[in-house]
Amino acid sequence: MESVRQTFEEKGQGQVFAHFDSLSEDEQKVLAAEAAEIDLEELDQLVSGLVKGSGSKNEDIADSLAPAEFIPLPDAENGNPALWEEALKKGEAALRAGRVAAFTVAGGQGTRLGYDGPKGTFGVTPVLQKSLFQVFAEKILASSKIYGKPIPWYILTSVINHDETVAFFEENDYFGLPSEKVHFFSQGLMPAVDGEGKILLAEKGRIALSPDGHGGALRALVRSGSIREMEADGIDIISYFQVDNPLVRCIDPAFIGFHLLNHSELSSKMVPKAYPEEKVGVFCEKDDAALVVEYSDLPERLAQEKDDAGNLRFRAGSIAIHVFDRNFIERLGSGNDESARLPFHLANKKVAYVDSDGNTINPDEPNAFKFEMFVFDALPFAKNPVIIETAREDDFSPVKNAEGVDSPQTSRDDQLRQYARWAKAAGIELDTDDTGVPRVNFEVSPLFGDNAERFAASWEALSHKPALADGLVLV
Ligand code: UD2
Repeated sequence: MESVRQTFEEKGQGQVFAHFDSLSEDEQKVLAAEAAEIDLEELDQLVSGLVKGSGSKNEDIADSLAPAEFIPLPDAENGNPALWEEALKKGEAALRAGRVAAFTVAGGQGTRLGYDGPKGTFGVTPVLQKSLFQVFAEKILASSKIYGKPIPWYILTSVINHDETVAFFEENDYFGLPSEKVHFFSQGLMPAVDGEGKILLAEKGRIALSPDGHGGALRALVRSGSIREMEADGIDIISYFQVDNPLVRCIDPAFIGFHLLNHSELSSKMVPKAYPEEKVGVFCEKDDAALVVEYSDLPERLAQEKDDAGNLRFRAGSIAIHVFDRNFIERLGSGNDESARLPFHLANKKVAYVDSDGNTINPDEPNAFKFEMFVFDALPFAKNPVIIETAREDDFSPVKNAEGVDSPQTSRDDQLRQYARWAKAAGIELDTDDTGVPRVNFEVSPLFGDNAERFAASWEALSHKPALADGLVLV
């Protein structure tokens, strides 16, 4: 313990131990253990480069950016249905061979939604209010049944929500999945610092720590042994999605197929941005490499720019759905390749802290800096990256805010619109409003149908076809 304290003092971070002598022996151990996990060399570099450095202005990168290429949908003007068919077959074969795992990042704090609990436990479906985790579990189970191979599911948590997340799955019998196929592991933590780069204390004996961003998923996959486990199980394709999007196709054979056809290390889905300010990153190219420029970093004039056809020029919105090659994750996550490291981004936030007199200060203004890695920063390091277009209405409707855009209400409406499209395509008469939301509130389990074709087949097979009425659940 003394040696950790000494190192911190030598590095100008002695304030972390300011109240050490007033702590109980157990509390001292906890603080020393937290401190020992911090890489002070790395932190020094981040403080001088990001907190005290001048930073780069968004405008500096504007001239070097071009819009990224993507594969359009099969029914788009320049779409290639035969290629999509080939990709679908390729992806289905990989699924039948048991090469695919699902992977959800669920370590975030979910502050914007104002929900007290792991975000994955939040209820989202129109009738049963099934949780996000249950929706994903049922989609994964449906795909496992279709392709005849159990699909393992890896879930990234953080200390904030790990135990609660695991307990939720246990209480709900893993929603029908074999429990040994669901793997939880926690991401790393980074300390918050003040404007001088001094590490803040959350309590006298606790450092102010927060998750290291979803980019931390890559090193957590390696450190937790998950990558080794996947290798042993013959998994080399990892289907990545965020915890907040109930419409996501957790397992998408055509997407997996494009990834394989192109020998890609990292593949991504895009949707045309709905409006210039939409809060999604944008796929771009810079020095011949693909990258995602986060919405807050995209120069304003590029965000607004139109092409000759009147479309946004930089319109390829990133919806945080990817397919990773396992070896690529290992290369980046192990840190062995010096030339392929995810950078940290800085977030200026309000962080409550304990001052040198032992008083807890709750700031009104952002007072601290947090460091986060973003998983999409892996893109420039990937060989043969592929970006495919996807239909927003079948893949993306996140729950981010309590109200307004990307809220439980908009996501629920989007789920209902999807059920209504499937029902109508199966020949069922259904009254909808002008935006396609059905007048009755019903729900379709992914196990009944997870796309229009499988919905139609299950419907056809029903000996008694129920009326689509309020409260109906098709299972
Ligand atoms: C993310 C993307 C944005 C767009 C959008 C689509 C970033 C920085 N931006 O925006 O470009 O694709 O999603 O919905 O990602 N998470 C962790 N650990 C962490 C931090 C986050 O697991 O330390 C998870 C979190 O649980 C969630 C996901 O990452 O599943 C997204 O996090 P967010 O809500 O902070 O990202 P957002 O909405 O700003």
